[in-house]
Amino acid sequence: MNDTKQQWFKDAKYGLFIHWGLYSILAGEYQGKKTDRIAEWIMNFLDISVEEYRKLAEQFNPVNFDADEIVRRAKEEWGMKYIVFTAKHHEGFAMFDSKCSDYNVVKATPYGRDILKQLQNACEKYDMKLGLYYSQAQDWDDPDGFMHTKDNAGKNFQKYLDEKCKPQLRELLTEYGKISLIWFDTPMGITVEQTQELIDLVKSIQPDCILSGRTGNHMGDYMTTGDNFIPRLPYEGDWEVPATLNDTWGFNKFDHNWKNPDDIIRMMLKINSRGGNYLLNIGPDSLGNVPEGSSKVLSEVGKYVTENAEAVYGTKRVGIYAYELEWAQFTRKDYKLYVHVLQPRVRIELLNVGNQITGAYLVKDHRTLPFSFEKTCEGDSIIEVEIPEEMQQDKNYAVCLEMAEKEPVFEEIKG
Ligand code: H79
Repeated sequence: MNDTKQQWFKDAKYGLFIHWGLYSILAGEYQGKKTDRIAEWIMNFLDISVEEYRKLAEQFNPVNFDADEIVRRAKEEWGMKYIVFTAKHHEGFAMFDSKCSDYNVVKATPYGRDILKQLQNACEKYDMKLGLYYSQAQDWDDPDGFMHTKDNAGKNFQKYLDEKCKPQLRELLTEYGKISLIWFDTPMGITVEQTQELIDLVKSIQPDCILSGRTGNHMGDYMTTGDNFIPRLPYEGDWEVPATLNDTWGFNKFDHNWKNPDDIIRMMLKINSRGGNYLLNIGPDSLGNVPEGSSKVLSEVGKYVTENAEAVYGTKRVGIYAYELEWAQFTRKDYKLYVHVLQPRVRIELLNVGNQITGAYLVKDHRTLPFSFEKTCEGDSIIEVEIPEEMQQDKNYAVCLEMAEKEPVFEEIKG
C-alpha cells in the first residue's frame, strides 16, 4: 500500500498544478499551424527544431506574473492546500535560476527574474506547501534526454541524468527552501537503478520530500492515476489525480472548453470520497496572467470547499455504498458521515445505512437539522434528514451525520 508518511498529503485533498513554460508563448499555434493536442507538447507535435524553439526564450517577458496573488488566491479563495509548479517540463527550459544550464528564465530571457524564487517566497508567506514538477526522462532540448529525437537513437541517458537532471534537482532542493513534493513524470525507459539514484538524491537532501507515482518503475511514494482519470472504486493508500480544467495543461489560446464548477466539485468529491487528492491545473499565458476561464471556475469551487472545509480536508476514504446516488457524494471522518448534496432535495434519504445517528447539522453554519433513523416496511435501515424549506431549491451544501459508530455501516441490498 502506498504510504507517504506525510500527514499533510493525506489531509490535503485539493492542490493546484501550474504548467508554465515557453510553450505559453505559442499558446497552441506555430507559424499558422495549430495543435489539437495538449499545448505544452507543441515543440514535439509540430516538429519545431531546438534552434527555433530556443528563440522563444528571447520573447519571454511575463510582466504580469504575480506570484503573491496566485498563491494568495490558491490559499484563501480557491481552497487549495499545495501547489505543484513546473520547474522544467519536457521542453527542457528551466523556470528557475539554474547554474548548470543557461537555458533558463534568468539567463535566457528579457524578463531575467527567477519565477520559482518568487513562488517560494509567496508559498512561505501564505504557509502553502510547494511541490515541483520536473521532467526527469524526457528533455527535448538535451541530446541525451528522451524524445530529443523521436526514435531516441544514439543517446546516453545516464549522461543526461548526471549532467543535467541530477544537478538541477540538487539546485531545486538546496536553493528554494522546503520542497514538499517532486512531481516526476513520464519515466519512459529509466531503469530501476537510475530511479533509485533519483530517489536517493532527493531523500538525502530533503528526507520528507515525497515523490509522485511517475518517478519510475512504480518506485514513487504514492499512486498517480492517469491524467484526468478517476478510479471507479475506493482505493487504499495515498494517491492523486492530476487533472485539467479544459483540454490542455499549458496555455492554449484556442481552448475555451472549461469544465463547469458543478462538475469539478463532483469530481473532487468522488476523488476525495475514494481516498485521493485532486491536483487541478492552471496554465498561465505568456504574460503571466491566469486565464479568466480558469479563475472563474476555481472561485466557484473554492466557495464550496472553504464553506464546507470541515467535510473536505482531513477526510478519509469511504467504503462502497450499495446504491448510486445522482444527488450526493460522501466523505467521512471518525464518527461523522458527510453527505454532500449536489442537487435540490426536500430531504436526505439514505437507504441501507445502518448507523445509529446521534445528530445532524448543516456543515456551513452548524445549524442542527431534524433527523430520524429507523427500518423501512421491508426491514432495511433508513436515515432521513429534513432540509429547511428555504434551502430546498439549493444545491452544493454538505450535511454532517453524527454516528454512534466510528465508521458508516453500509448494508448490502437484501431485496
Ligand atoms: O504535464 C502534463 C503532460 O504534458 C504530461 N503529464 C501531464 C501532467 C504528459 N506527458 N506525456 N503525456 C502526458 C502523455 C502524452 C501522451 C500523448 Fe502522445 C501525447 C498522447 C498523444 C500525445 C506521445 C505522443 C505519446 C503518444 C504520442
